[in-house]
Amino acid sequence: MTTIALLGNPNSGKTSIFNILTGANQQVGNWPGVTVERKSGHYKKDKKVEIQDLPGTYSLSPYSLEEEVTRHYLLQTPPDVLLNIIDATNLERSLYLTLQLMDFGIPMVLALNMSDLTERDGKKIDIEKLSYSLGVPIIATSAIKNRGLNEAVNIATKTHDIAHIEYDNRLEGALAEIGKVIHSSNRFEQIKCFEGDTLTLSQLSHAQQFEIKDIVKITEKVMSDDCESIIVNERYDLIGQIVQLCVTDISNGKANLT
Ligand code: BGO
Repeated sequence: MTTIALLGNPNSGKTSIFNILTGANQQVGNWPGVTVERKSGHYKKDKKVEIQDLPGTYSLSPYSLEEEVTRHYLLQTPPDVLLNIIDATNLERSLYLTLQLMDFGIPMVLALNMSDLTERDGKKIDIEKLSYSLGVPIIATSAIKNRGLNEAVNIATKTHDIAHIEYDNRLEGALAEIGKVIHSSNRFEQIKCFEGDTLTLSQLSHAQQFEIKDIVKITEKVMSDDCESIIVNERYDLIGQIVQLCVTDISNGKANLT
């Protein structure tokens, strides 16, 4: 059995894709202990593939029950592969979640959904370059036209590589040090410690928290910024570079009238 987890921002087309992939083979319930809907199902074309739908979310902070459920699932019962649904018409915002998901160290495939709308918006996305920049396979999909979805599942079932993103050396050094303190190579946990995430820190000893505080303080000083802004800026800087490399304006200055 292969488990594929569907993740994406709200309105990325995740429900449409889940319904097309699973058809009537769906189970609906709640996530344990919370009133957040849990939907899973089997892939219509191969019952050995389980599709787990996760709540639509922008971040994994957790500021909401949906974020908490998603984060808990990814840490405690990681799927074989993530199928991250990204809205091609909202690339920057979508990639912000993608970068956070990559921190979990789970193999990942991107479905560049709403790809039927990018030309209308006067944009062309170079999928090869985008895939190369992120180090993950990307398939252009359109849930509304039922395009690319089976291909996305086929690629997902064959994807075992884990992609790595590298930020500024000073931040990477701090994360490596935190990894040593918490005895974990899990980048998500390292970043959460760096950001001062209370849920993650509360699971550590006072001595570990103290050491982390020191590492963060030094990094904030050398990078002249506070810990949360350091992470946010690193992510947005990288996204800016990727978008500049991969997205071309093909509108020829014409106003978008649709
Ligand atoms: C409405 N292409 C296009 N063009 N639209 C898509 C695609 C795609 O690839 N995929 C999804 N949509 P959800 P989340 C709607 O409902 O699956 C559309 O939140 C409407 N509804 O049809 O719900 C999809 O689960 C009235 O649009 O996303 C849906 O991630 C007018 O994107 C919306 C216009 O999809 C969100 C659209 C009453």
